[in-house]
Amino acid sequence: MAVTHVLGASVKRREDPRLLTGRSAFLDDIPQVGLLHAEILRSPYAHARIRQIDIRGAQASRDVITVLTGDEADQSAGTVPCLWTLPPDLKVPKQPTLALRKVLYVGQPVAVVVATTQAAAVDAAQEIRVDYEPLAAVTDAEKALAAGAPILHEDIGTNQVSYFKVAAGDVEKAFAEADVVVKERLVNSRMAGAPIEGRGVLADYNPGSGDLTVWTSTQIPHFVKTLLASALRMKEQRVRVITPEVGGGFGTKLNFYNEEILIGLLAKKLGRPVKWVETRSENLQSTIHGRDQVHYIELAAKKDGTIIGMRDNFYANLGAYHQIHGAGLFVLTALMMQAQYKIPNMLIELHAVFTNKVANDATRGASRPEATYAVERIMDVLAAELKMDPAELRRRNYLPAESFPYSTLTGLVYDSGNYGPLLDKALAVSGYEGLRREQERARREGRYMGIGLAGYVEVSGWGPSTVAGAVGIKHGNYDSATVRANWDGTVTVLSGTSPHGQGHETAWAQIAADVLGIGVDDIAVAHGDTAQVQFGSGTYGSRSTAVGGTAVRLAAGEVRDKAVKIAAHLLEARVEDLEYVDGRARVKGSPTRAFSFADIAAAAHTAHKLPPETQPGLESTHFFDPSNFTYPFGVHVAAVEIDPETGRISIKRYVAVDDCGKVVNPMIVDGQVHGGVAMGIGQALLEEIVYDEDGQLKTGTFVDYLLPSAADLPNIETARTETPSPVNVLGAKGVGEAGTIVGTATIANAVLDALQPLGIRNIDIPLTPEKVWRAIRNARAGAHPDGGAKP
Ligand code: MCN
Repeated sequence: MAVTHVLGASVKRREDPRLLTGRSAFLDDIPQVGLLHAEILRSPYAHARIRQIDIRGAQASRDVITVLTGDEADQSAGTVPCLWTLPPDLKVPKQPTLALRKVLYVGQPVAVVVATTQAAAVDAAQEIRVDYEPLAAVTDAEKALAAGAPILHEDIGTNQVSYFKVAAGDVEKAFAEADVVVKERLVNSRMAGAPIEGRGVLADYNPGSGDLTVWTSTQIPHFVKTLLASALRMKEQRVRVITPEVGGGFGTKLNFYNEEILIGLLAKKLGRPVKWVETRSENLQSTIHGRDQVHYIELAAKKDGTIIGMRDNFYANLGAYHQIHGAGLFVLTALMMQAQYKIPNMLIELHAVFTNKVANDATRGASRPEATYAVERIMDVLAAELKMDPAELRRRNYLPAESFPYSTLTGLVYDSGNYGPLLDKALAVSGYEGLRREQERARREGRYMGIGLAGYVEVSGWGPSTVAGAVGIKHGNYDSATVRANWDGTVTVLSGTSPHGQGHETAWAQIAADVLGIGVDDIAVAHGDTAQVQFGSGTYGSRSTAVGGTAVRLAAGEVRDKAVKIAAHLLEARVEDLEYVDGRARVKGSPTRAFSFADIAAAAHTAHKLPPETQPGLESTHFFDPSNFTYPFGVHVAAVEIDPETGRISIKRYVAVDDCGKVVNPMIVDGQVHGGVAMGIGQALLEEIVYDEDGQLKTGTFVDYLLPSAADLPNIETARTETPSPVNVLGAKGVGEAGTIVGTATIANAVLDALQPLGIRNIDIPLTPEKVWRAIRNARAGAHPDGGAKP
């Protein structure tokens, strides 16, 4: 019996058998005849002038086909554009595809060697002699703004990318009238996305047809096609981009990279396929990083916990160049600072800064984890100051359920929300009161147990072109789906989203099956090939369900409407007299007078007896451009225990309660929350990209950049409330980033809660055992109550 009633059901991911049995083709698995291999020589300096590049050593190798350097690349191709340009004073330097005259970060591409084997390309790249004149580097955003700091872009003349301000109400007055003011310096550490599969590009140019086919491990194939055609000065219809199986992206593949231009350019130049696949070290050096903000945040409150003002002055460290979105993400952090609270007076100032690091762009959560971390940490500091329960403080300040849709002070409109009941559920599921009692016991016994609670509201479902335009994004974010019935009544869905671990092939089949009343296994979902799929904005910003999934829903509805029209004609009945039930169009009150979807599909294709003015075939394409973003929310609760002798943190409980509106597939949602929380915990406890003062990357391998393994992670308990979004017919909001957005703050709050008896208010993440141990030691010695890293 075909499974049809599947919307909201935990259908097992159809993607998994091929992934788990190794039957998927990732970029490096694609066979090509006559394949050439590219190796990219990268800068070992964070800041240096290039006096000269001598490529003769590399050219001497028999196996080397060509060597490309900056001048030729600059003349032959365009560059990576900055697609998000909101602040009026935004500085946008040109990012050369290969360095010209100067390098600005360790790992910047300087030359490319193409050879017949990978080994020959690697060896030959070592023979290139680059004469560098090292310059002083700056990696700290605040130092980069100080007088006398080394200037990265001499033509711009300052390291200040932008100064931006959001102000509402009367903040000075609020702080003057407050009973309590708390302030904290909160560092949001730099992170890598670290997907299992790094980036890679394979390009093949056919000089006979003028067609360029590019396989790239990306989250946004259609944007890559458009940007690549422009960079290579080709007509767009000659460029085809294909995403093979993508082994995770975590935001880092929501981009357009120098390597895509370089490999496309080389394939065109040579008329042969050329491939580049990054190593793990290259990934950590040269693929974008995320976060890297320092917030100086203050809250003004009344004695009863009512917040009357927020002031935040923050620095966003953007690295040396803009990638396509990075120049806007820091603005989004500012826009999300009101969070889920009534805050009548706000002043958010931000400084975006160039430094000698690789570009900072979107990694999972992209700008919302930074806002959530700052707000939820300072909420706990306020709760401690007021000696109030952190859950109670939050509840007191929540936007009430009747305020939705709610216009924030920062100019966003939250579509729907109901924060109180979700908090109740989080407290009930975690057994919060019991945990607090256990904590009291632990404290009496001298143990350091902490309970962390953090909430969030985030902006997901990136879609509305007009709203995107209002925040400075130059491209629309709508999405599309084609739903096509085949002759036999099976269906193929072509989706403009580009999943890389999210399970869209399963979820979109569920959505179409629900509308068409056919078996979920009778629906195939294709994506990621610009020659096959009409258009798509790709997968990021937890947008795919709310925007791409809705497009599937609407296209399927149009197919069903046409099916009913054809059936009415075949049954010689009026359309109004038919109903569509369980995959059959039937005459109301006369259920045997019916045609199945398969019968109708066959009739539509044979086309012998169609209603007048009806085209043969049974398919529809829908472009969905929603009226607003969606705003999911949640509360996570963690319980930890700290060993004061070693600083080791054990996570005893982790409860995630999220509201992503109507759910398509609960099992996938749970999986997304688990993955997101893992990344949040990673940032809280282990992960940090570290550059030294000279701009050398100290975390260039997984030995130094620590990712959480299964052994580091607790059992993650999930629960939900369902507050539908009014901006799409599915009622769905996003969930793909939720765990990351709130997970870091949840764990940090738990650890600081554990250390409260010692008077420790803050320790910068990641909360490594060493930092925690030092903070405890210092606090016990009465030396440094703030728990900083003083030895
Ligand atoms: N879903 C649902 N009901 C909802 C919302 C979502 O059933 N109301 C399910 C859908 O079935 C969908 C999945 O959850 O398949 C995620 O949907 P959504 O929240 O719309 O997010 P996207 O599909 O747009 O995914 C993007 C998000 C982001 S931004 C990053 S980064 C990310 C992530 O998802 N990177 C990932 N999840 C990842 N998962 C894996 N395995 N690998 C990554 O690199």
